[in-house]
Amino acid sequence: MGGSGGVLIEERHDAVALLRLNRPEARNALSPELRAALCEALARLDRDQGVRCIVIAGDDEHFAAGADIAQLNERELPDLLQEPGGASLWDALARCRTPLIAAVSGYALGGGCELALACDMIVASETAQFGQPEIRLGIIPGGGGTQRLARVIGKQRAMELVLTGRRIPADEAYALGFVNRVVAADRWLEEALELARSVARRAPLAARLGKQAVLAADEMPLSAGLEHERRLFELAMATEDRREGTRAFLEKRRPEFRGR
Ligand code: CO8
Repeated sequence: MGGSGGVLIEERHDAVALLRLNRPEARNALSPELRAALCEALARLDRDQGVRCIVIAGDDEHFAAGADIAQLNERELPDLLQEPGGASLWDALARCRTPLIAAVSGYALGGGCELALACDMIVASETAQFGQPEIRLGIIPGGGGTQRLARVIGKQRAMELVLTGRRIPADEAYALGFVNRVVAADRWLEEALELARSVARRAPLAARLGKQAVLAADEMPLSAGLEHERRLFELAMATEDRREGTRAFLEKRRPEFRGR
């Protein structure tokens, strides 16, 4: 992690943290080392009050080609069952209260597609290709892909991707509601950072509460979700930032949010 030689390179752009997957020789496949580096970075950045949004990116040609197939090839069922940490990347993503943006250029396949889907928003280069090709290897997605795809693009379309392994290009992903925006091939990272900056300028506690409220929509029936939103709204009303936000509006000036 960190430094130009590590599997995960970390940069800071003011209140935005950028995590770049860096295993070009394996198309950014999610090796245990890379997954562990991501878990560590997500937990640490989530505790850092100076970080208001996290962007996860690959390089121009690859976001991530999924689990490391060479390592998958070596694994047997007993190895999987004895490895309680196997799911820890997905748990670390789910635990992260800071808004997460995936910046995808090139391939986001298998676990790479699932990593993008586990983020809160996706900015895609026009070169991006998404897919769950696990079926071609004789397995199925194991990082949340079947569940998240069905929720995001609907059962029939998720079924087609999971059962055929077909890749979908960026414009189709946009039409399906899978990505937030598709941008020019030379702008993908800058546009993702810009979206992150626009989140980072808002009140950080409200951003976390808003994230939590929207995610609850996948977990709860409507009446419970509305009740949950109400509680989170009341919490937001109790913040100093709320006073600053309403006062700044009335005084016709920019708010200065402090995350309190
Ligand atoms: N794992 C390990 N090595 C990989 C992977 C991978 N997923 N993808 C590519 N590589 C390696 C290749 O073996 C090759 O190595 P070498 O140079 O030593 O021969 C090198 O990267 C370049 O690969 P290609 O020549 O194939 O490169 P291309 O640019 O022609 O194609 C693709 C790039 C389209 C990304 C292609 O490599 C590909 O299809 N890769 C496999 C994608 C795939 O099937 N992904 C699903 C993996 S299974 C999975 O993700 C299950 C998730 C379960 C939970 C996740 C836990 C993390």
